[in-house]
Amino acid sequence: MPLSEKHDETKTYDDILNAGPPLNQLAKEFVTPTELFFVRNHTQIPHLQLDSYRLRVGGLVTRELSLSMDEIKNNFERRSLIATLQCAGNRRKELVSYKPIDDGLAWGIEAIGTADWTGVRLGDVLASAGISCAEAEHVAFLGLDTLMSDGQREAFGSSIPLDKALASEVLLAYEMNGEDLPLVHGCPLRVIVPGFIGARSVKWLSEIRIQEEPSENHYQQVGYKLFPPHINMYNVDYHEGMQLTKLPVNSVIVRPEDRSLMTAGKVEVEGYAMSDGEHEITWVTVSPDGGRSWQRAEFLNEPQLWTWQLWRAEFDLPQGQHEIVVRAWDSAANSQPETIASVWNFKGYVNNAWHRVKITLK
Ligand SMILES: Nc1nc2c(c(=O)[nH]1)N[C@H]1C(S)=C(S)[C@@H](COP(=O)(O)O)O[C@H]1N2
Ligand SMILES: [Mo]
Repeated sequence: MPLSEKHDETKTYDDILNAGPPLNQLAKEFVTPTELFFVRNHTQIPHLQLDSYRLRVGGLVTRELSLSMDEIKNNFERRSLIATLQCAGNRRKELVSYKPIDDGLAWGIEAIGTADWTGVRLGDVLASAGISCAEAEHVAFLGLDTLMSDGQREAFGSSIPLDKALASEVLLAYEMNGEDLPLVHGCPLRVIVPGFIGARSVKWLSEIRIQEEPSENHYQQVGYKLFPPHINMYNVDYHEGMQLTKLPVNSVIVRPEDRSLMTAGKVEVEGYAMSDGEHEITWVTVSPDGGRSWQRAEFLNEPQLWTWQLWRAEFDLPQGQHEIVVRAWDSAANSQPETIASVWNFKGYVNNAWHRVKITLK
């Protein structure tokens, strides 16, 4: 789907929207304009009854809550944070071309965006409900969208560890870039879990539960689990999968696009880098010759927590074919593996191998 259909009112609730911006518009600005922000929906957008909307908070709490949007806005302090959201399936296409993957969307490099989110701290809401016992370790979320998984209809859901849920960066957002949260992005309320895979940031949030164990939801127990490269759909034991949380450090060349035909001479290279959000990006290095020589990229924004780092580099290159490569490090010395083979996994998640584009100069 082209991203323009995101706000197209002729589109019905029967369509499942999934789209990202065209590459010539991706990561042009530090804060992504809302109309260019990628959309990842597992099913149709739910039909909302906004007048009767309530957020339920339960599980291991001292008192259950049922909050209207007015109560959420009036009872808790308003907080804003610029944070990048990235789908675990970003860059899956490169994994697929190395070895086939049966399900999941073949995202290129566009399943990422940065927005200025406004709402309330999840921690403030949890404090108001009160955590009732020492065994509480996870916070589970449910959306209002439902779909069939394993023969049963269930809501899209996820969970995050309690310590992350209580961290100041985790929001229940009702505004995006200074406007009411659009329908496709989870109106009236969504979770924003900066630094974690996008799937944990549940949209159209209906329920929060504090519990001892992670969510039993399909998207926590089957989907969004990471396996080593030797596991496949025939030998998988889902209990052994790693429930994805933080994103690994990554960097991507956005321009020039792969397989571009350009003029020899000055070549400008631009892209984004992103870590687990808790650590700033320290270096981005770019190679114009497939990884033989490297140069440090220039940063286009001040490094900051929870957001991507935009960067650029410039080379003077002769006619012929060139392979440009990028690799980043964060402040905890995390970096990227060189090959796709070493990160390939049969569900196609968190590809952070060195990113390469081939260009021809004439
Ligand atoms: N309720 C609900 N929340 C959801 C999803 C969904 O399908 N339903 N998709 C998740 C995934 S996989 C991602 S990457 C992000 C995408 O958020 P966006 O569409 O606002 O970019 O939302 C997450 N939250
Ligand atoms: Mo995602």
